[in-house]
Amino acid sequence: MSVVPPISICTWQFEQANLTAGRLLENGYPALDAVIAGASVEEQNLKNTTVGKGGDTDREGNVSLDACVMNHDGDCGAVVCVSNTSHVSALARKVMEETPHVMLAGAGAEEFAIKMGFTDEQLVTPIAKKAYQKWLKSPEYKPIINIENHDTIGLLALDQNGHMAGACSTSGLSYKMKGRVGDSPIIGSGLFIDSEVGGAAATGMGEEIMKTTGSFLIVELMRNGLSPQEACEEAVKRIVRKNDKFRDFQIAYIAMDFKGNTGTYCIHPGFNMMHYQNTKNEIIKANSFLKN
Ligand code: SD4
Repeated sequence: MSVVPPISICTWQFEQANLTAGRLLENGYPALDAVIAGASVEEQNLKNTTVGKGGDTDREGNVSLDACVMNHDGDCGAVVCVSNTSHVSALARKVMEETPHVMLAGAGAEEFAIKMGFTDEQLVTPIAKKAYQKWLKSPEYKPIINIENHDTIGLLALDQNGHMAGACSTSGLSYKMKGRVGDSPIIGSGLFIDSEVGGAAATGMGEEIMKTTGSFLIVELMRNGLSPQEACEEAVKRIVRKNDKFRDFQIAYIAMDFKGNTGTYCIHPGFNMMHYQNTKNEIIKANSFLKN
């Protein structure tokens, strides 16, 4: 049994998602069930333009989703470029549990979804279509580096048995190139968990997170003695040191160790982490590298 009461944390102010995960943990559900249920809240939230159904399209007008999950045993699953179901975290779990592989992409992932009983869905909503048509009038051919428009959900949960699991789910950058995949479904970049140390998850400019394998880096820094907070700060500073354009994009990390210590840090102000423990679902304002 865990010595700390169950905890769930997630990126951004996804109160309902984190509450869903936290309550499941309190009711004795395993961490993996909790993070997938939490991620699913945003995958179904049509107002969230960066996750699941209602996500912004790519340059061709299609929504393509990416997600991954990881558990305390180091097992993981991921799907990328999925356009026929919004339940991509649950699908990533199926890849982990039902296949000998870690990642399925595109048509293969979509066929697997149907085989696993997921309903074929249309992911482009009328609002996303309208936004795409507006964007087409003056298409920006560099990735939209959205300081205020990041909504990818990354969750980490520590359950009553002291097991940790995580999920990360996104529709990626708005109007990305067809086939572009960011950090979110990449084990070690968007999410990483090690049963000896703890876990981390990321949101923000995926290319920069991938170049530094951000979540893996944070877990390794924790292994070497840094607190979750110090590790998140160092991982953000690593990016800042390597890219002098860091003012143009947002990066934010969350992390948790097995004692229940948590941390979060970002480049630009405005990022919040949700933290659920002992029936309290709190908004934690992250400290940022840039002050305004
Ligand atoms: C990506 N990290 O695809 C994601 C974007 C993101 O909220 O976090 N959006 O690069």
